[in-house]
Amino acid sequence: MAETAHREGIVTRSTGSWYDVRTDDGTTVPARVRGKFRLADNDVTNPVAVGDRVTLRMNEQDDTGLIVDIHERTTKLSRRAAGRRAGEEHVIVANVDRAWAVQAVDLPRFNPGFVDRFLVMAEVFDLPAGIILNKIDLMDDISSEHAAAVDDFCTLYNDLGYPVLPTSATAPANIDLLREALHDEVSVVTGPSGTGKSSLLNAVEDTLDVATGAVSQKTRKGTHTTTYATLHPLSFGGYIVDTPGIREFGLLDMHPADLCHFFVEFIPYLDDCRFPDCTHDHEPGCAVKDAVDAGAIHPMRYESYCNILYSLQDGQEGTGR
Ligand SMILES: Nc1nc2c(ncn2[C@@H]2O[C@H](COP(=O)(O)OP(=O)(O)O)[C@@H](O)[C@H]2O)c(=O)[nH]1
Ligand SMILES: [Mg+2]
Ligand SMILES: [Zn+2]
Repeated sequence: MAETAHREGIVTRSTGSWYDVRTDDGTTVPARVRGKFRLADNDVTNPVAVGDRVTLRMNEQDDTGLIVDIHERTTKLSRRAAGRRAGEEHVIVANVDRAWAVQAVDLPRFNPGFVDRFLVMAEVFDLPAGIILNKIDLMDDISSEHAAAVDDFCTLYNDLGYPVLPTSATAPANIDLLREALHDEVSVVTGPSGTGKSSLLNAVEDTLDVATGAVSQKTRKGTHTTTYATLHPLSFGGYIVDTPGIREFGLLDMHPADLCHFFVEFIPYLDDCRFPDCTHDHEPGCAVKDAVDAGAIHPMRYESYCNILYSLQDGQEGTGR
């Protein structure tokens, strides 16, 4: 009997029992999962996730594949499953290289509260993150105060280690840099509606049909959270992750006391608060607040921290589940 052919690829889509696997020669193979993977890990609802690199054993009769090996993941975005398997982990996408938040200079004006929630999410999952600041063509139309705030915004996040990439989809500007940033990576691109995500992705590649980013309220609140992510291949190499549920894997079940560890610039101060259980909100002798007063932590970031802290304390986060 002839030796069975094996191929490697990346899972680009999942419909529950069938997976699209894009093999290294660029063809897409429908594939199923070998039974043992379904049973192997009881705490995970989906042992194979979009973004996984897999080995297929090919069925030469019908050109379908059997997923016989799942390669080790570098990263994963996940959330707690709802419904019948409540509490179990559902992996939304594996092996994301970077998550980008799209913001606009104006219309709608950039929103540090959104950005900081997004960055906490990225830190929770240990994902490199960056910010695409779109609509820079509007810089000429805004007040000098507003322009100074834009500069402050860029400096703040660049200094924290989150690259800010200024773009214009319509002017256009820096589309080549954006292409370079996405090249050969698996990128999540999210951001509020109206910031220009679709326009940017069209500028990068006009065949992309991605509805990425802001979630419709209906999807978020719906009881059917089996919304699968999709990987869209880029012609110049790499993938854009499209997920309707991007915001719901935000802050999951985080304990309020853990939040401060995901504000990267707070970390050096956390051991110096007077109280070991300091929430860095109202307590005297708080090293984080001292650092804000001393100008070492930006007040905007501290404000975001407090807002997220209060919503965690009130149980308002993670309502997308
Ligand atoms: N001035 C300006 N307008 C833009 C730019 N990018 C997108 N827009 C406009 O902003 C609006 C929303 O863009 P869209 O791509 O649909 O945003 P999405 O909701 O994030 O996908 C549209 O009217 C676009 O033409 C830009 O770089 N500069
Ligand atoms: Mg859009
Ligand atoms: Zn403190």
